[in-house]
Amino acid sequence: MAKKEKNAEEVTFTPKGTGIRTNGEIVRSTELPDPTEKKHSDLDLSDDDVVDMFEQMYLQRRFEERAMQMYQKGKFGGFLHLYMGQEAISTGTTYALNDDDDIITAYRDHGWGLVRGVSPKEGMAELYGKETGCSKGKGGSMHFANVDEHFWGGYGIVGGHIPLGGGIAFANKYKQNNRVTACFLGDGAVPQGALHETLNMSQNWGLPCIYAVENNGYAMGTAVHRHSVGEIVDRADGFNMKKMVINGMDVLTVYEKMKEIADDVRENSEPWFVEIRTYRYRGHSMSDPMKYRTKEELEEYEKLDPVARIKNYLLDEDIIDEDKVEEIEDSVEDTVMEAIDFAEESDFPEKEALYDHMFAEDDYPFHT
Ligand SMILES: Cc1ncc(C[n+]2csc(CCOP(=O)(O)OP(=O)(O)O)c2C)c(N)n1
Ligand SMILES: [Mg+2]
Repeated sequence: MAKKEKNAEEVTFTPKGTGIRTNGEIVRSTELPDPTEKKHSDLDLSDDDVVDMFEQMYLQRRFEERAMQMYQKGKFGGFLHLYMGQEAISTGTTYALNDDDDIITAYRDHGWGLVRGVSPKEGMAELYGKETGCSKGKGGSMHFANVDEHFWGGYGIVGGHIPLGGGIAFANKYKQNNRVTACFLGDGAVPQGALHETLNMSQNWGLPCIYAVENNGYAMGTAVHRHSVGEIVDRADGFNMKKMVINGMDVLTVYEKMKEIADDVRENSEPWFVEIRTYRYRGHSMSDPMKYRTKEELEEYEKLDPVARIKNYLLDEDIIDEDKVEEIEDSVEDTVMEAIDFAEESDFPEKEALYDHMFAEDDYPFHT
């Protein structure tokens, strides 16, 4: 009879296939590598850059905390997958890449949109399904996008966007424009065939693409060691691809490592496979009772809060003082509240708009 699974800490073999052993060892694929010891100035970041990183991360956090409240009040429905806990990844990566490098991700995309130029107003309006949203109210939470700023969204089918990432990288190589593509996916997308087919062709063709797994420990309620064998990053070995594991709870570390990788991709036109270890503080989506993880586990990761970490860094390094922190936090709060007002006052799209922007059109915004 199947042994009842109590929580993520228990690793036992059951007919459901839980617990993975490689060479007799239990592999959990969640241990965080050390963060960088470098200061921002060693990484060619100015004081203003790190203050901006904090502001960006705080915006992503407050935007989602308020979005969650509005959802609970019944202001909008549908899916709402919160990115809270993972903000160092979107922010560090965006800083590490050039503004015209391409980014594509899955459905946990609010942070990515905000840091790549979706305004809080357009983002909130999209959640509300309003025509002023970044996808004209027709995409919702899972389809934030800003093509003008080379952010391609926001996709709901697990693993479905990975070949699109490879395709963007192919186009960039074909056009010889020296752009890097960063294709982000969840740990739950790692076992998908689409990833493996894309990695194969990417290595074969030398595509300038970083495939980066945001390993937050869970695919819905399934812990990573229950859905994937061995270490995620080792998937790279089968394709002879360059690989790295990165601590995703520290924005300076993500910045440092992603910059190194992006430089290498740009110079050599070869793909990388990267596992960025992180944690999601909220449930998979709004209806998740989170019975698959312990309170203690969550508390351990809350001590590593990436937003608090960069804030404390700014204070410890005397880059800004408590008053300035408060000023930034207040201004972000105002911005988010204005976004909510904007979303509430905006109109829903007209019925006639239903079929607009669904297929390639003459004015489709392909970038050159
Ligand atoms: C092809 C496909 N299968 C199943 C689902 C249902 N589903 C939605 S999210 C999810 C888990 C994905 O987890 P992960 O890739 O780790 O991303 P995270 O939610 O942790 O960001 C699943 C199975 C889906 N959307 N698409
Ligand atoms: Mg996950």
